[in-house]
Amino acid sequence: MPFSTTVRGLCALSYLLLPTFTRTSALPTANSHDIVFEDGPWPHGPPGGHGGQCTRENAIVRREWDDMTRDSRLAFIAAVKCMKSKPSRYPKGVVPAAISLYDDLTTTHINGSFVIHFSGIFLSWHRRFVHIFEEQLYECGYPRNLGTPYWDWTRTPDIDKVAMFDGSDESLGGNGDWDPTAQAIALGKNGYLPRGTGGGCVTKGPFANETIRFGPFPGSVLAQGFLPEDWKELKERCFTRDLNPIVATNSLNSTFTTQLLAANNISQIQVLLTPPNFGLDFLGLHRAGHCAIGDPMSDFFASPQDVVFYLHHAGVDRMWTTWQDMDPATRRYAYNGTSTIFNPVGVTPEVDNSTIFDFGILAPPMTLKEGANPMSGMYCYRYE
Ligand SMILES: *[C@@H]1O[C@H](CO)[C@@H](O)[C@H](O)[C@H]1NC(C)=O
Ligand SMILES: *[C@@H]1O[C@H](CO)[C@@H](O)[C@H](O)[C@H]1NC(C)=O
Ligand SMILES: *[C@@H]1O[C@H](CO)[C@@H](O)[C@H](O)[C@H]1NC(C)=O
Ligand SMILES: *[C@@H]1O[C@H](CO)[C@@H](O)[C@H](O)[C@H]1NC(C)=O
Ligand SMILES: *[C@@H]1O[C@H](CO)[C@@H](O)[C@H](O)[C@H]1NC(C)=O
Ligand SMILES: *[C@@H]1O[C@H](CO)[C@@H](O)[C@H](O)[C@H]1NC(C)=O
Ligand SMILES: [Cu+2]
Repeated sequence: MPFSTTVRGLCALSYLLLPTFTRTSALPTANSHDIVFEDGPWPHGPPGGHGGQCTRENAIVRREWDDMTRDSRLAFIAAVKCMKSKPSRYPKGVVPAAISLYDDLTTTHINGSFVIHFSGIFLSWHRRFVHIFEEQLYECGYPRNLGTPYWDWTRTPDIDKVAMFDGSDESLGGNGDWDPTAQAIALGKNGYLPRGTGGGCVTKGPFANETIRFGPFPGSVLAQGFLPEDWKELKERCFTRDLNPIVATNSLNSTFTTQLLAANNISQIQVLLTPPNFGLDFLGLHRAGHCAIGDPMSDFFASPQDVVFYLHHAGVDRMWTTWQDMDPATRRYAYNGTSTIFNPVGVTPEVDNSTIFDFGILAPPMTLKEGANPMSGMYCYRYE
């Protein structure tokens, strides 16, 4: 494979690689363990947060980071730190890199990568994943009427200068320190996106000087179609960011949110969020959000190590929810694709209401139908 292993992550996903990615058999499941807990199951938060009937009045409200009060932001930061201080639920030795409960979510995302991306379950899986995160925030004392904050990308063209990343005590932490050796973002044979304005360790704000433990995964892992043997091993390095105002300005503006919400089918929504054939000029809102933050957010597998992941995916879910709500009769239960990355024909069936997807140790499996409505079943939240 003529592919530099220094090129990494989601942003590195090259259409150069895609034609070679033709699968004729089911992907190997990435390490099947029968994981047995000695001290009970994963601690679940309460379902929904409503007593049976979900209404506009009793729904959890997810707000944009900038619209939250200082107290709410501090409560969110404290709850995330609490998740990072609780021990992993994996039995000792099963996932050496998973030290904390927070890492357990990252583990599950990495493990599912070849099923949950560029597939018919992408939106539903990430919706529930953010919800599992939210349940754990509540277990950590976050107020139950507040939802996971979301990131409205259109507010942050100058991403390295906004309050969200200014390094203050009520921010999500600062940019990475300037690292002159940080690399441009490779998008395949047609070129590179410019690097961001940080690249080094995050040394300011609530998550300063933290350690991350998974990855970096080179882009070649995506092409090979299975995780490296040692993906669960502890690989400590500092938590970095490389905030990228060029990506934010050119790929995360209202032209693209307007275009997305004007889509007339779910296939189009998925393609506009993460175009499978992409070039430098059209990243898609989902991919661009990852690219605009830099490693590890730009890592296709290990991105949840930056907490911005959850705000970004709440932002993606807000787009999907808004689009669904415009025409619930035709859009609520609309799906497109299979349960396999890039939807190859004949590997897994086209998804429908009854398609099941799973969350490893985090939560029971569920169906697409169960995950289709943020205001019913296990869900009861809305965006404001
Ligand atoms: C990874 O996913 C497979 C298939 O769902 C599951 O059997 C296995 O336990 C998971 N591994 C980890 C470490 O969560
Ligand atoms: C993080 O580490 C850097 C370099 O060692 C240090 O200057 C900085 O004060 C630390 N920040 C915090 C918040 O501890
Ligand atoms: C969004 O960025 C594109 C460039 O990618 C530009 O053509 C467009 O005018 C921008 N839209 C807004 C509203 O700034
Ligand atoms: C979805 O919309 C796109 C763009 O309008 C169109 O090309 C495609 O054929 C549509 N797909 C379905 C399944 O209707
Ligand atoms: C999914 O979308 C693609 C592209 O729009 C379309 O060709 C295909 O027929 C759709 N599949 C189903 C089952 O609707
Ligand atoms: C999916 O389930 C919903 C809710 O029960 C139903 O209205 C819809 O018709 C189902 N879709 C299909 C294709 O069966
Ligand atoms: Cu993901």
